[in-house]
Amino acid sequence: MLKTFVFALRVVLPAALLSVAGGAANATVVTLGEQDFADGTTVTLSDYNRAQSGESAPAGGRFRGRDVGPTNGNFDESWVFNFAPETPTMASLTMGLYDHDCDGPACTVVEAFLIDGNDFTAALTAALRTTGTFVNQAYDVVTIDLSSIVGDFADGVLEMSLRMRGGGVGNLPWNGIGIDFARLTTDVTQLSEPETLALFGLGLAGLGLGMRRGRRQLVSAPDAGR
Ligand SMILES: [Ca+2]
Ligand SMILES: [Ca+2]
Ligand SMILES: [Ca+2]
Repeated sequence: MLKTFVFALRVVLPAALLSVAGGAANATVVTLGEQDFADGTTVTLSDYNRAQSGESAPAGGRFRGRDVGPTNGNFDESWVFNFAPETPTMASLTMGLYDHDCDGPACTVVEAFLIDGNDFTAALTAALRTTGTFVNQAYDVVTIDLSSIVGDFADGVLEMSLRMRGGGVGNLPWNGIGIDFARLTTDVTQLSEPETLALFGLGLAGLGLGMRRGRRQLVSAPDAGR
């Protein structure tokens, strides 16, 4: 029991405090799929699908839905992010969307985008209107702010549901889309300098206490090592 306590003081506590004191400004939570294209480029469907080989679906999956009939071929997918539970101060979602068929400033192709039940339809629509390209087979990287739902990160799960509608390029009533990758990014609070120094001092104190207890154990147990 005492050994466990001493170990915690000597190794775990200082390490934990040092890692907090060194706090990274950004900590990537999780990425599904990988980015295969540059923002704002146009890509053929065959090149897009070939690049997604072996990536995790549906965020890294192939083109889904239909751009050539039937009329019930709209993109409609749900997926889940799993990660270490945390409560970040800031969070964002970045996705590479292929052939979203957003019609520029009048973009209405996002029918519903829910994250843990929170409605981000307007947020994704706004991101596509400002960063999306109104070109057939366009590929764009969009980012939306998730700061309003950082509490939903506490269970280590975010459930995503995205439905798109037609009416974009060519005014088709159906619409296929590809998600090249999807990435959750969180911001860890930066400690002020006095807080960092205080924590660093506590870590050193824990290290010193652990070493003293370790010595006392050796002195009070002379049989040890025989
Ligand atoms: Ca959640
Ligand atoms: Ca499309
Ligand atoms: Ca990809």
